[in-house]
Order: sequence, then structure tokens, then C-alpha cells
Amino acid sequence: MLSDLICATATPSGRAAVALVRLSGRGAVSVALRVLHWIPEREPEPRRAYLAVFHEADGTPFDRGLVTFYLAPASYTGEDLVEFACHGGLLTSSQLLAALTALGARPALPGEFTRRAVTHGKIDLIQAEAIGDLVDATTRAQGRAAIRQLHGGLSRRLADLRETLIDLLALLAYDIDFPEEDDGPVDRTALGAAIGRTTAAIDGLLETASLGERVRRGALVVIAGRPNAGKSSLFNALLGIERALVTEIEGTTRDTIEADLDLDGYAVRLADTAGLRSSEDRIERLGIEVSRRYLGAADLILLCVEGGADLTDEEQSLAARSNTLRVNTKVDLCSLPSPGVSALTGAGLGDLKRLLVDRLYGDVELLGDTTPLLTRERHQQGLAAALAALRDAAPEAGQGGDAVLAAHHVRRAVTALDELLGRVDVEEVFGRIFERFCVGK
Ligand SMILES: Nc1nc2c(ncn2[C@@H]2O[C@H](COP(=O)(O)OP(=O)(O)OP(=O)(O)O)[C@@H](O)[C@H]2O)c(=O)[nH]1
Ligand SMILES: [Mg+2]
Repeated sequence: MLSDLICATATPSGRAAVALVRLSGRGAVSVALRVLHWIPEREPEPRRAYLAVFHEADGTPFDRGLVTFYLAPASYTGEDLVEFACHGGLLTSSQLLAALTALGARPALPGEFTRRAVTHGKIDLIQAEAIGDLVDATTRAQGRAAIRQLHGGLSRRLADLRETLIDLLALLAYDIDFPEEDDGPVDRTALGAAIGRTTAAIDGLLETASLGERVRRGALVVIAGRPNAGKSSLFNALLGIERALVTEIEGTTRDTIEADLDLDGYAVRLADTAGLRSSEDRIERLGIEVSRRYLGAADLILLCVEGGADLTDEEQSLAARSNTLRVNTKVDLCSLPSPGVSALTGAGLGDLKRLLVDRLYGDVELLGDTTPLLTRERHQQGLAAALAALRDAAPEAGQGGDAVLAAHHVRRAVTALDELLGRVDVEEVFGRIFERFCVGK
């Protein structure tokens, strides 16, 4: 079923220099040749760009462009694949798609080309996710994490873990087959230790999950404090645009406003909130409730305090949180200890930005390029499942344990890793990942 012929435009529609149309699956080459006035006498050579005229079923030409043929398995999808580079714009690529579908190709689903690449073992599911992340990336750090994942850092680590577990299974199978050998060739102590090492390795990877997720999705930084503390002014100053309303009236901001910010190559979602105070105004109270929800979800809270004022009870409890950074505002009015900022003069903004990057992403720099990051909830869940299975296996694998039970639990861990890597096609998992892809990817 998977190798039926699919086609799609891989580039966004609209005015552009070039549009790329892909055709993949059974019969791709012969169908392609039927829409081309094929000038060379010979069969096309793979991986060579040919200039050709594209025509409709009745032979009417509609474009002239480049065609490249890839033969299975040496293609993106692992199938026979043809790429047409036609002229951009709305017309020619849709004429080409119409011609291809008239010859039996079917419009591709979102991410279907990449899904086929996974099915044919060109890449694993973790790498497919990285391709999606790379397309979605807007900051350098997101791009870097995605390309590392695409190069296989995380995949290799998971595949190594899987190998270790398969070796363990072989030893356990031996133990099950020859139970009568008392001091048999299988050293149960060593077996228990090997499971312990694998558990530790998975634990180490799980520790990177919140950081990886933060890099991919952007850290949520919530600006909070009492009314008129200068929150919206700081929000605007950090963004470099007048995004939020600023007035001298207390309670100006009623709803939380979010904006994306690229801080030194790292993604930050910055939120400006309603000033915290007890209010009789129904709308303001609702706004303050939203502020509190944001505070609960924040990776970092910027607590704005004007002029070194004494803190209210609520401000004090905020300041006591480990993820709160107190910022003194309006330092142009009086001199205040750092970190202090003036939205008016811009003083202290650069220092504050550097401090933010360090607090939010310092650990990424520390990890460097050698430790792969878990970038998705899915990775975390898969490894947690593997970990739980190994924890069940550990007592059974050691001295005096039941080898059959141990093997059962180790196999559960292998299945969890297989699902992570996409070695088993679980429709629900695949469907959820690829539905977010673009058509033609
Ligand atoms: N001198 C000076 N005034 C500032 C500075 N930042 C803000 N202000 C003034 O302080 C007042 C309140 O600023 P906002 O940014 O609206 O304060 P807010 O914390 O968002 O207030 P609410 O939305 O009401 O909670 C305005 O009159 C601003 O012009 C600053 O750095 N220096
Ligand atoms: Mg405000």
C-alpha cells in the first residue's frame, strides 16, 4: 500500500522563482516520462538534472524546467522518486500535478514522503521529527538542536541502548535454556550490573528532557509585579517595539500578552501580565487570574519592582521561587542595585538579556555538542516506559531471580525503544507526528 504513487508540491504556493514537485512510488519514472517531451534518446540516468518540456495529456506544453530522477533505494523516500523544478507561481505546478494525477498518482498527505523515508529505513522516526523541527525552527539554537538530532546523535544513543538490551536478552535466553547448570556461563551479578548501567544511561538522557523541550518550544518568561511597576514598558523594551499599552494608570494591562523573542539565538516566549493586586473590578480580577496561571507555567519569572519598594506578601512569595529573577525598574529615577533596567533610557537592558540567556540556556552551552537532548514529550514518555520496564527486570535478572520474567521485562523495554525509533509502525504515533508536516515534505 505504501508504495503507491504520490505527488505534491514541496514548495509553498505563490509567486516564486521555482516550484518543486515530487513524485514518489511505483512507476514514478515511467509516469514522469509521460508528461515530458523527452529529448535525450536514452533512458534517464539517476541523480542527473535534465532540462525538459512539460506537457499536458494532449501534448500541449505548459512549462520547461529541470527533472531529476532517483532510483530506489537511493532517494529521500527510499523509492523511485522524481523531482520536477518548474517555474514558480500558481499555474505551472498545479498543471503538472493535474497531469500526474491524471496518470494515476495520488496527492500526498502531509509528511508522507518523510514517512516513507522512515518506513524504508532511510531515517528513523527521531530523525523525521528533527526534519519537522528544522523546518519549524526560527532561532539558531532550535536549528542547531534539530540538525544534531537529524545527524543521528540521539538515534545512535538509543540504538546503542537497544543493542545492549538485545545482548542481555540473548544471555537470558541462554539462562532459560540451560537452567540446570548451577554455576552456568551466565553471570547473574554481571547481568544485574548491565541492567543498572542501562538504567543510569536512560536516566541521564531523561535529565535533558526539560532543557531540550525548552530549546525546541522556546522558554516562557513571564513579566510580573504590581500595577505600574513598569512591566509593559520592559516588555516593549525587550521586544524593541511598542507592543503593549503603557500608561500611568494602574491596571492598564488586563489581559496577558505574548510575543516571541530571539535572545542571542535562543527562542523566548515573553508574556506581559496584569499587575498583581486585589481588585474589585471584575475584568481586572479575571486578568489577574490569568497572570497567576502564567506564573505557574513560567520557566522564568521577571519580578518587576519599582524604585526598590518594599515587597507585598504576594511579591515576597514570588521572589522566593527558584525560577524568579527580581528586576528593579525605572533606574533612571533613582540608582538601584542590579539587575536594574530603565525602559526609558535602555540602561541595563543588555545585561538583563545576557542574564536571561544564561539562566535559561546556560546548561545547553555546558552540555555542548556531545550530549543529545530529548526534545519532545514523546521521547520522554518512551524512555520512561523503557526505564520502568528495566526497573521491573532488575531484581529478576540478578542472583536468584526468575530469568523468564526478566526477559519479559527487558523485551518490554526494547519495544519502548523500537516505538521511539519508529521501528514498529504504530499508526497512532506516526499519524500524530506526520500530520503536522507540510504536504510535499
Ligand atoms: N521614568 C521611567 N518611567 C517608566 C519606566 N518604565 C515605565 N515607566 C512609567 O511607569 C508607568 C507605568 O508603566 P507600565 O509599563 O504601563 O507599567 P505596568 O507595570 O505595565 O502597569 P500595569 O499594566 O498597570 O500593571 C508609565 O507611566 C510609564 O511611562 C522607566 O524605565 N522610567
Ligand atoms: Mg502593563
